[in-house]
Amino acid sequence: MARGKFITFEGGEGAGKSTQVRRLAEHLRALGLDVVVTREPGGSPSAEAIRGLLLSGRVRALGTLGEAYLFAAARMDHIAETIEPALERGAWVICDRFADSTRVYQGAADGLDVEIVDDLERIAVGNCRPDLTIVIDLPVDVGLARVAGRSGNGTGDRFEAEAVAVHEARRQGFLGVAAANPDRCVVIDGAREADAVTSDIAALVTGRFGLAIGGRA
Ligand code: Z5A
Repeated sequence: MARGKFITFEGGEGAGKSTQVRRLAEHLRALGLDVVVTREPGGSPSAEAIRGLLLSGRVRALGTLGEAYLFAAARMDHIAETIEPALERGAWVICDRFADSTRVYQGAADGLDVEIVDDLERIAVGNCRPDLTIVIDLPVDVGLARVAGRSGNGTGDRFEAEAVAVHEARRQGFLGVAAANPDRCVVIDGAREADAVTSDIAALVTGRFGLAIGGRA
């Protein structure tokens, strides 16, 4: 059985990642592929428990380095329990956020030294690198308005409820990751109608992996 493909989605809050992850999975399943949808932090029972700690803000006192260790620990378990077994059986794995989010949130935007980010990524990710990363880019105010509309009060979780300058640093961080990894990353304009974003992503994935009807690559 050929190894499956590993596709990650990255971007700021309200970019439309979860929406597009769901739609890409539907598209690939319609082609007859075995698709596993997962997310970070989370994606396995232990990693989901760590997600609860991180998003609640209860472990904020650990500081950026402490949080980065927790993201890395969750990622190691997620890879071992969910991602690698799926790829080995030939499934396509679509993940809502992955290691680039640590590089941007804890690194570029929150000041964690790039050498520490590199070390954590090497230890936690090893060779389980994405085949394709789709960076959904849009202006910060557009993303935050979407998130505020969803939550009803605009307060959000520990990571959403931060200053606009921090969100802008994250946006630039993701664009920087994409520029530094042009073979792996593709930036998609997320400030358009969801259907337009969906068809660009379907065309990208179909072309990138040479998919034919029936799902054969
Ligand atoms: N984090 C970290 O710091 N370090 C790490 O290593 C990792 C993560 C892995 C996880 O939050 C947090 O953890 C995250 C980074 C940090 N920070 N935050 N916040 P999460 O998983 O709960 O949330 P998120 O990843 O940021 O996703 P999100 O806020 O839910 O946004 P989204 O998935 O990109 O968007 P969406 O849910 O698809 O859409 C948002 C709303 O907009 C929704 O009502 C949609 O119906 C609507 N939408 C979507 N697309 C469109 C278009 N095209 N037009 C109009 N409206 C749209």
